[in-house]
Amino acid sequence: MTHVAQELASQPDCWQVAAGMADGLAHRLPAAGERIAVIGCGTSYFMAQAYAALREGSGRGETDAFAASEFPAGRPYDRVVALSRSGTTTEVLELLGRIGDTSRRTVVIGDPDTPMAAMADDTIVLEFADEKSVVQTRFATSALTLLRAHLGLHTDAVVEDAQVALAEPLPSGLVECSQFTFLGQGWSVGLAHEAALKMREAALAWTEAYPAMEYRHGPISISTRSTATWMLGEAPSGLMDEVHATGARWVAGGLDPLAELVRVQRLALAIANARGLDPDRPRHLTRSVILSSTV
Ligand code: F1P
Repeated sequence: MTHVAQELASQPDCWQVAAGMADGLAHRLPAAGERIAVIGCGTSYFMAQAYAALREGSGRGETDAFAASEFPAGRPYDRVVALSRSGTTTEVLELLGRIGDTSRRTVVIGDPDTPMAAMADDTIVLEFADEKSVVQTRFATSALTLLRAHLGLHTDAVVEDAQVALAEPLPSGLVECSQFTFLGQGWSVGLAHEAALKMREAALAWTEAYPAMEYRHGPISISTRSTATWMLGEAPSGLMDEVHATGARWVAGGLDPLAELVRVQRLALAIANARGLDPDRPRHLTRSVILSSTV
């Protein structure tokens, strides 16, 4: 069994641990009313997007999400929350350095012995969710679960959905599809981007991701008999019929969107397997992007 297969299967247990930590860590997490930015790179950036939509949507305060490299210089925030499994990603480290003490800096990391821990006002280490894999699964979803639980938006039903996502067979015919479009709404837009990234990283699949209502504005032109469109969360009215009319497969996200992401992670491994790829050795990727020159 590959590392990534083992790690993705441990997500229900990890989510339970992460959710159980939320109350005890509340003093290190953003208070209601704070104006915050959440930053990261790759998978961590997409988790930042999901958390930002959840937090602002729950009325806890203005919450922006940025790829660390695109943070708007000089914009004042009460707090900047950085998500990074490795704690070594260059763009995140540089940004935290630039921010200095102009904003409170909170980091959620997987490894305590990393430079990021020393740069933060508040450090949260999810060591139990750290991974051997290059391709992230459980660290990212556990970090999001912790943040979601802190907002009061995590329930046991999410963990049960993840167990279903691991146990049920994948929809037939998906492995053979030539292209995959992932759609989300609100917080699941970030998850749709992560689903697409996972399929690219682990399976070299042609994937795209959009807010669901954007799908009609161009992306639908790609859909045809050999493609699939996968909705994470509830679908906008009429969209399923429009996808069916193109001949493409429609995958309805009946589970909690985070558990739907687990189904996509499984699909990525199934496609990697079918294509003879090793998801523990993804092409051109490293566990952390550490740049020798400044960005
Ligand atoms: C972020 C990240 C991963 C990606 C790749 C390089 O790392 O971009 O999402 O899969 O392997 O690193 P981190 O900052 O969360 O450690």
